[in-house]
Amino acid sequence: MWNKKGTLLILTGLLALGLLTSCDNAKQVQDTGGQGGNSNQENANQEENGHSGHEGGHEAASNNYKAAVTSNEPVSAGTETELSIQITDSNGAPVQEFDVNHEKLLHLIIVNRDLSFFHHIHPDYMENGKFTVKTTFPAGGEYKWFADFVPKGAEGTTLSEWLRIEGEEGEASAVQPDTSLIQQVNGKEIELSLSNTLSNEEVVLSYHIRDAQTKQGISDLEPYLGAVGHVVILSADAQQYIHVHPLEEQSTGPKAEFVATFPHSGIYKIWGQFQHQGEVMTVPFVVEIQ
Ligand SMILES: [Cu+2]
Repeated sequence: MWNKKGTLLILTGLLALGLLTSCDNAKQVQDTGGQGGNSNQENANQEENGHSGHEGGHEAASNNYKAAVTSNEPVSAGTETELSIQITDSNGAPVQEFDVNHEKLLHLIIVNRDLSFFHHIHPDYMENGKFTVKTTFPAGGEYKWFADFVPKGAEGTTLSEWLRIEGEEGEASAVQPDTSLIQQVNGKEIELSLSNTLSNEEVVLSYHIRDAQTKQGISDLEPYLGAVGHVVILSADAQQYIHVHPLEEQSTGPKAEFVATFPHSGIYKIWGQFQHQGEVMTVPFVVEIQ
């Protein structure tokens, strides 16, 4: 009995700690949430919004826009759930129109705490700034979503927030830099090289995609989201979401090049996504930036 109580106490303590951490993170994220020029004053507003949003649900705000992710039923691990994403402006009015960006109106990226789970999906636009998408979270624990969209005629915006999913948690492992930047996925061998590993410098990410068996370069990659590939980069703590642009959009391989700037030194995870013969492959690499 005594043991049971002791365990219970520790669990409660951990949970409280977890919630506090997530709240703290939510605040910090607001500083970088909006990608369009934020002044310091606007950042202060973002913190307020982000904080109240956290208490009310899973909401993120930038200086101009807010995104809230909700579901009709409680979201639990292993069960497909429909998520609704509501985009509103600073007055709380739904954003009605969006520009197409990389072929889509909204890109939703979902990762778990240790970045071992990565999901890149495209919710359907309903109306009045509302999107819906069905998805399944593989395990319980903390996840972070990133909503990437362009309100019509405005700048691209990325909003993010942590989300807790009920259910048994998987084992978390530290995000460790890869010792080799070569990987095999879907019968392809993908090699990544970086022009340099310095923060606050433009870094060219060059992917070489070969057949894993023959080692022949693959030169008939299909466009994915309107370009040779799509790359998402997050810092190990998921605080920084880095926008990446292809250098040569219309390349069909075997080389695919992208350019990114890492805001500070540290460990980053980079997911490259490419399409070949109708199949999308997702290739993650972890790098250390000085
Ligand atoms: Cu997307």
